[in-house]
Amino acid sequence: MAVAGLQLSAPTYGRGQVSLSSAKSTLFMASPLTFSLSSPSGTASLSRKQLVVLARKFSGLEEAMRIKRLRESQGTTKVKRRPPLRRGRVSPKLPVPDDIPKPPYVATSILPEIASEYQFPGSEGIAAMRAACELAARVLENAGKLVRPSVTTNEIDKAVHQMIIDAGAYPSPLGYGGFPKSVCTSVNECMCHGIPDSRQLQDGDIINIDVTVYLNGYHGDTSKTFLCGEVSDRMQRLVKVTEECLERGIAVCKDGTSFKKIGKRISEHAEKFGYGVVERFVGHGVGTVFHSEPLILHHRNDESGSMVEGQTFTIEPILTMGSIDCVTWPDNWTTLTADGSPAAQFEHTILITRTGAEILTIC
Ligand SMILES: [Co+2]
Repeated sequence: MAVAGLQLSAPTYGRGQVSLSSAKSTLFMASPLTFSLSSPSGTASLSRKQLVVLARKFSGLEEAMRIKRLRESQGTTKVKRRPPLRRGRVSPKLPVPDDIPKPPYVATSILPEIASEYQFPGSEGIAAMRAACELAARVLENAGKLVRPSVTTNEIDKAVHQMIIDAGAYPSPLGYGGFPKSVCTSVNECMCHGIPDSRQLQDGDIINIDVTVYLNGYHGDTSKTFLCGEVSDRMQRLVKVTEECLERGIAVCKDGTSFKKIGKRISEHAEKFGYGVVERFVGHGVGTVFHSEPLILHHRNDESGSMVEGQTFTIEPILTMGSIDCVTWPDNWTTLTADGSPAAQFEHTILITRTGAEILTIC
């Protein structure tokens, strides 16, 4: 489960987006201009043949751009317009047996602050953490098997809830800052923190299921985006690239590496496909506390700080096909892309080692 990076206010990243896109277009506009300005001095040394080649290169580029624009416009018209996501009915909170230990925040509906201490579980803690993470991964895998048209997100929540309490664990999202359900289910343009409800999954939907369990005093946190029925090629590509971004982010991790490398590597890969990397929601330290420092930024950033052996945290990039701006429903959780474009997310809990990072949320 992602946390909102509180230090990143919406207007800040809004401005970042604008300046980035204007920088891009300036760059594109500048190249022909630079060429014509330099030509008075340069022309003399260029043969006619060279000029023809250059001219061909430019017209070739223009032609390629024209074809690209045409393809894009055709691509957009071909895509089935899907109705915007609407909230369904949310069923009452499911009970948890009294003998299952609950995390401290369950007693209050106030959203806990992000704990400032980094989490180093130590050798005994790591063993407990491995068990929690493995359970989260197994529950997620089984939840994914339920994804098909007509299944409601509420049914997925019920199944996840049951699997977790059957294992003697507590579903961490339930009661976290008043979150009413045991798992987050985020469909299509929902970036994250979708609340399971009576909406039936549709053929062609994508759905992120975000599972966190609390077992023996430790949280394990993981999510994946699943395909429901026949999903369009463009949405499938978004999902695949988002998973690759998570893998690449993990691949740079090891003792001594600066945290900002994660955002650099993820952004590099996402940009190749023209996808946006959401800045509002970030990864986090995880262990006995659900959400703590370090906050893991998935976009390019210049934050200081380096990874230390024995540390546990999540990486959980959200990629969008369009805007990275978001809107949150009055339920204070469900967060959608501002322009309604689809979003995908993948998440693992990892342990920093001397030589790399170990993914704990595997089964
Ligand atoms: Co998380």
